[in-house]
Parts: sequence; structure tokens; C-alpha cells
Amino acid sequence: AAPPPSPSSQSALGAARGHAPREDGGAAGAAVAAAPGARPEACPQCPRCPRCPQGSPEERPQFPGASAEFAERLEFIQPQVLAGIPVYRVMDRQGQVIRDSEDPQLPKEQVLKLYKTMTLLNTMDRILYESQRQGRISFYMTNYGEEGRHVGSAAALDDADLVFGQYREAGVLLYRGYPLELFMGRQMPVHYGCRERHFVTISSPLATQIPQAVGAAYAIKRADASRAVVCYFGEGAASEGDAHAGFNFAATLECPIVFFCRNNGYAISTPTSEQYPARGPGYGLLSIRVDGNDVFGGGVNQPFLIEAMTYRIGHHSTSDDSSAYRSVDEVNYWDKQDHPISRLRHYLGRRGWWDEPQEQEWRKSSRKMVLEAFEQAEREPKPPPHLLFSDVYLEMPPRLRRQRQELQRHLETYGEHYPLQQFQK
Ligand SMILES: Cc1ncc(C[n+]2csc(CCOP(=O)(O)OP(=O)(O)O)c2C)c(N)n1
Ligand SMILES: [Mg+2]
Repeated sequence: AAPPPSPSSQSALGAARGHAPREDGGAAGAAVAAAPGARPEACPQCPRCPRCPQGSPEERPQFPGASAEFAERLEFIQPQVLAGIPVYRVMDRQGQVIRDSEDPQLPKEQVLKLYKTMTLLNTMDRILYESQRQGRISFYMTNYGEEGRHVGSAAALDDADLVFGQYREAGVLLYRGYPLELFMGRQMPVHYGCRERHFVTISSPLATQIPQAVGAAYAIKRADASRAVVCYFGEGAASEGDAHAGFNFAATLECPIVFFCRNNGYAISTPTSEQYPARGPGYGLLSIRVDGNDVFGGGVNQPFLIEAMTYRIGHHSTSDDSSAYRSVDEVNYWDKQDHPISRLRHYLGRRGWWDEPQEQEWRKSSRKMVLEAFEQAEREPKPPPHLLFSDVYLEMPPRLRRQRQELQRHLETYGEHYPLQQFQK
């Protein structure tokens, strides 16, 4: 599980924000004390200064909260420096572990579970996407190309860790054993939620989950409970004001939360290059960038902010046509040459844990599972209309009760104009 910050990371965070006690009293301070009035030796950590201002505490900036030195040269901080944050990965594109010491050495059964969840998600996506095209469901959003970061991050959590997702996190639920039938159940498509699996219901307005997740993490901290909160969001959502408020609260209140920014290249038609994605260090958050197409790389659970680099291969949703704003060649590159599923497949093949007949058999049986769940869901009558109003609040507020009564009266009067026979009573 993603643990609450360790004492060492707490103090690193504190230091990053300037709250930690200054560690001034070291060698440089001693040098000044030993030779009053004399020119101190140059400090090896401070190559710029002939007189070593670090040696004298009163020579340093006294601004509250600024853990910094004076500079005598006028130099701007280049924003591009941050774009160069390296991308941590364990496997290369051919599924070869690059450094043995970084190999998580997961047992065969767990790696097979990762692979089966990723491919099942891909199969479910294909079938539900097609069914939307056929007019059998109203809406869908695929997860193509992002299967690695869903499943790799889910595997790093404890079952009880609380998940706040955006809307492209179906693989996290699938990994937690959410039944296929429920993906096609009562909720509006894609807006899943599951109390038993500690997965908070998705809401469409972008980034609203971020301050909520931080609030939940703060409540967990105050209750002294040993759970973590994980909050997923897209790089587009990271530009919302709610994201900044959430990061700031989490950093200053030191909440046990992992922010999982999934940078898939686009916010509908806006490419990442026109956005300002999450800048963890600026908020004093421990941060790392990982290769989200490497299922092992995405599983790091120590830092507060993970930016998983990946690529959205599918259209944004069934309401989008991405050929209007990106090239087929670009999409093909990720589909054919840097796909998380084929990378893990290579890894399995190298170890002799999976072969072509097993692949064929699994493809067939998983497809059958999804189709059966879909057909079963399609046969079910739709839930009764009054269910619109329940299960959001513990106690239904008066305005919702009024709306429910209004709907009931409306349907009693005008029911013949609605296909009520398709709904449960
Ligand atoms: C507050 C708000 N503004 C705009 C939208 C419309 N909208 C829905 S998804 C989306 C793009 C979000 O992109 P990103 O966060 O990168 O997630 P991705 O779709 O790439 O997974 C936008 C602008 C919305 N749902 N909510
Ligand atoms: Mg995006």
C-alpha cells in the first residue's frame, strides 16, 4: 500500500517548504567560529563564493519560509528544466528488465493476474465501444493504451486504500474484482462506484475529486487510521483550480495521499504541450515521473505525486473523433510499438510463463465472459425511475424528496409518453 509519509520523507517535505529546522551549525559555521575576523576557507558546497556567505547565518536571507541562499548573478529559472524530469521505468519496450536490482520479482501468478486484467479491460473496451456504435448503450470511454498504468498502480495498493478516480480508471476496479455485469449496470456508463471495493463514484466535472480526496486523506490522518488515499486525474484536469487547492492542502497538512497524474498526451483535443501539467515540487510534494506503459514502473508507491507518462490510443470518448486533431501515424506508433500489453506479453514470453495457445484460449474465454455479462445486463429491465434519487446521501435532503414526488406525479399524468415498460416498477 502507499504508506503515510515516513519520518524521513516528512522532514524532506518540511525542508522543501522551509518549515524544517535549518541545518546551519555544521562545518561551515564551525569554521567562522574558529577564526573570528579571518577569511574562512571556501565551502566545498558553495563553489561560487570567495568569502563563503554560508559560513555566517546573518548573511543568509532571513525571509520567513525561504530556505535559500542569496545569488549575485541575475539568472532566471528556466521552466523547461521541469519538462526534463526523467521517466522511471523497469522494462524496456521489448519487456526486458533493464536493471536487475529494480526488478520487483513478482511471482508468476501475480504477473499473470496483471496481464489478464489488462487484456480483459481491453476486451471489455472493444465490446462496449462497439455496442455504443450499434446504439445499444448511450456512451462509453475506452482505456486503450493506458492498461499498464491502471493495473500497475492498482497492484501497488492495499485493498482498503480509498480510490478517487476520474473516468478512465476502469482497470483499477477490474483489478479489485468488480464484476463485469456491474460495469454495465445501473450507473450512467463509465460513472462507476463501489463502496465494498473502496472506490468513490466517478463524477464528470473535472478535478472535483481532488479536494475531496485530500479531505478524505486528512480525515484518515486525524482518525489515525492506517489507510492511504489514491487520487487519479488526467494531465488536463491538473490545470483546474481544484487541483491546485488540493495539492496545496495536501502538502501543508501532510495528508496520506498519492496523487496519480496520468499524462496521456491529450485533454480531448488539447495536447499536453499546450498544458501545464502537475508540478509537484512547486507544492513541496515528493514527486516522480514514471513510464506508465511499463506495468512495473507504474507501481512505485512511495512518493506523493506520480506522473505516469502514457498515451490515449482511443478517441477521448464515443462523442469524439480524434482524427480531427492528431495523425494516424502518431496513434499507430503507440498502438504498434509502445503498447503496455505487448510489453508485458514480451516479459511473460521471456520467462516462459505464457505462450500462443494460452493467449488464444484466454482471448476466447475472456471475450465470452464479457459478452455473457453484456447480454445479461441487456436483458435486465432498467432500474425503476425513483432510484435516480437514492443512494447519494445517507439521508435524502428535502429538495431531492420534492423532486422525486414531482417525477412521480409527472409520470402518473404523462406516463404514456415514456417507454415505462422497459423500467422496473
Ligand atoms: C470542469 C470541467 N470542464 C470541462 C469538462 C469537459 N471535459 C471532459 S473530459 C475533458 C478533458 C480532460 O482531460 P484529461 O484530464 O487529460 O483526461 P483524459 O480525458 O485525457 O483521460 C474535458 C475538458 C468537464 N467535464 N469538466
Ligand atoms: Mg489526458
